[in-house]
Amino acid sequence: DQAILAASAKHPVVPLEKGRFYTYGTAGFRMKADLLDGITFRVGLLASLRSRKQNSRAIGVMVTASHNPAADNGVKIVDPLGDMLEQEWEHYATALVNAPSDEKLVEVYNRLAVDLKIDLKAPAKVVYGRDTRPSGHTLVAALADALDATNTEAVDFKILTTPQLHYLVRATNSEGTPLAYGTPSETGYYEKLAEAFGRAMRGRKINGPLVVDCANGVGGPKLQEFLKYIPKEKYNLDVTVVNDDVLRPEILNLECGADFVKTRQRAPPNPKPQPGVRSCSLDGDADRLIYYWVDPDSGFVMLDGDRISSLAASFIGDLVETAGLRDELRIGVVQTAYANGASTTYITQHLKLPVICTPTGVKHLHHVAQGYDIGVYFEANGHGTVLFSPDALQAFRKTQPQSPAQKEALDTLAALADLINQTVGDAISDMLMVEVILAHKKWTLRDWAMTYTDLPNRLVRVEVGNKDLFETTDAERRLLRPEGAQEEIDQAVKKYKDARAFARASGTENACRVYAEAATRSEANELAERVARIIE
Ligand code: 16G
Ligand code: ZN
Repeated sequence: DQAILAASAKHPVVPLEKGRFYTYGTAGFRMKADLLDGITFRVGLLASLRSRKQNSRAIGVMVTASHNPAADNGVKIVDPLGDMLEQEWEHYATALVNAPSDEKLVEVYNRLAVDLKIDLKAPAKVVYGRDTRPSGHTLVAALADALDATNTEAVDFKILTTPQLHYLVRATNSEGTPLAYGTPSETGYYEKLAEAFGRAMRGRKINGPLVVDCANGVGGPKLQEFLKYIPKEKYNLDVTVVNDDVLRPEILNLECGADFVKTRQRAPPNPKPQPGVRSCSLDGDADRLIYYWVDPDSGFVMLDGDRISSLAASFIGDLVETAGLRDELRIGVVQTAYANGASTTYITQHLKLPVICTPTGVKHLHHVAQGYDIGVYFEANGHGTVLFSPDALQAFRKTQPQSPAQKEALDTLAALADLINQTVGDAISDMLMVEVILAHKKWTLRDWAMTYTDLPNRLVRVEVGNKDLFETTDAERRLLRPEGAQEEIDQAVKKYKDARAFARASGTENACRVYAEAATRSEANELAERVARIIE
């Protein structure tokens, strides 16, 4: 107790106005970096408790604010298998962070230990990393103080992408077991990806150069590093990394990156887009990916998370068929309410695969995807991955092929399962997956874009007095509260052809978001404006 008290005194939490609390949201704690020192310290206390509760397995802590501006930062916890912190524990995080004094903090900490039957003498281990934000440096020092005060073994992996940290947590915990996920080092991550990429390509060549915009975030140096592990000529891999300046923090996510491209529906202005060149953007911590190109005739064309999802589902579905496993393995595609209706129709009617809709936030999609042998999940914003169950991995390895085609399908599936990050969406790994699929199909980005036509859509952010008054149901597609609002939205939607709209409270900002889709661009805009006025 004394050690925690003394350390906590060095990392005070900035009090909020009366009646307001810090909450562990969809992305952990995220806000202006200068508010985060005490919060990060307390997250360290929780991570040590979590490790002790989880039989001393390693827990991860990542310091990042993803696509937010440079002045922000954030901190979140990663569970032993590399997935997000169990939801029940988010409340404990909130309780620790909002304790009003150092003494109360120790009280909450000890009460959690008693209530959760945690042996505070058991060993604990926490592995951590941070993105390139300058504030990350002092925040991990606060974290380290908490780990020190609680006698927790700490492994500092320094600067990483978010998905690399998730990988390292799982690799650390599975080392030396039959389920070993990979060598628990940054090099181990690159080696695993490079080896699996080679196996998945199976002698194919990539169809044209690719420009990768790294949002001036951690993805830049990490992608450069990864490329050293790939024999480029062998695969015709011609990647130009742009917006990879991490030495000028103020330009992080500024007019570039996956979030900019998705929300503004245009290419980053710098470097000047070259017509026809295949391009993609990562976000500031390299867990989101959006593809696009500027067409000399039709202008900017974007291939977002829904496109990546349907591309992966179509390719993997075909492989499973050729591998003779269609009756054995259940494939499911998980989306959120933001998924373009045309993608949902394509997946259900053309690919004949089930689509499940969940609330926004990776943890929800990940959880549902785990219920399938092959669970494909992507948010429209480009965050997602494909999960393979132990049964699926077993089937890829153990099935006796009756033909060369069947053998090729089984081997490609096994390679994909190694290439695709199984812990969380990973822009670098997802990009390699997309390149493998396009190489197999011999597709250009235009071929990919031709699979279906997006319904025109519009997303607006609406300032509201108190976003907590907005309560949703049906995977955020309908409002329960404020009373009467949903009826008004229904009336508005009825006025348009092929229309759909919903409003929900943001999980990361004090605002509501409205999404509308309709047969034409002007109708989608009009409907979004109407719904915005209803909830204002
Ligand atoms: C967070 C989520 C992201 C989600 C976004 C929605 C994770 C790792 N990140 O960034 O998946 O799309 O929040 O933000 O879960 P919103 O609630 O403000 O619309
Ligand atoms: Zn991110």
